[in-house]
Amino acid sequence: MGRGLLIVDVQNDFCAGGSVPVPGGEEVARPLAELAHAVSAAGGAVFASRDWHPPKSHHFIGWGGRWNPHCVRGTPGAEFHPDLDLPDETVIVSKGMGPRAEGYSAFDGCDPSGKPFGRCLEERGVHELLIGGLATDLCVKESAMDARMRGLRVELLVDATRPVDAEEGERALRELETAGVKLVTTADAIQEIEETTNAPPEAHTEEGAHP
Ligand code: VGL
Repeated sequence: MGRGLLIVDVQNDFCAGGSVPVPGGEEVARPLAELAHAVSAAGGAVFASRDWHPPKSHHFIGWGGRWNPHCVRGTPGAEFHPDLDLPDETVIVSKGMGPRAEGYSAFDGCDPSGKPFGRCLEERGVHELLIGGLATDLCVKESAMDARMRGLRVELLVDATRPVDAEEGERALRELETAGVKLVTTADAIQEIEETTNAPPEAHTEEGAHP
């Protein structure tokens, strides 16, 4: 049916106690996990992106960048938050892996075999992408903008995303709406998935079955 879910960077370093904590970041983990199971059960594709930086990254303070070191691959801060209970079929998308890669957009990342995220979506026939996670004004915004540029229908899960900066977060939502992104809640998304999954067969199918 072409539906996919992208969960952006729900990693310990972006949650309470992490090195670049996004206020309330950990609160998005449970609703996104619930939605991930609903999407997967309905035959949709689930992707979880992660920052997967080297220890020396030009993205970090001390190496020319603006951020405290975070999400260094192989460290506890780079792990997904423990409340993010993902379906087994989830495809992990790693980004920011080179020393000069900022990796804000999931479209700069790739799956474990090295396949670019955009190609993964094409192969799964995903035309409609639900997006939530961290942070609204950075990786979520960049990923959603790139998805729109590729012609995907995009729905942003407003209750399951949090900004680093509140004002920037509001600005990001307006920019995304202008770019054609629909703002929805995880409850709306789950309801829509249940309705389309349990919908009765189309009229012509009935006719075929009862000539
Ligand atoms: C992010 C800081 C550095 C984010 C990414 O999107 O949350 N924040 N890199």
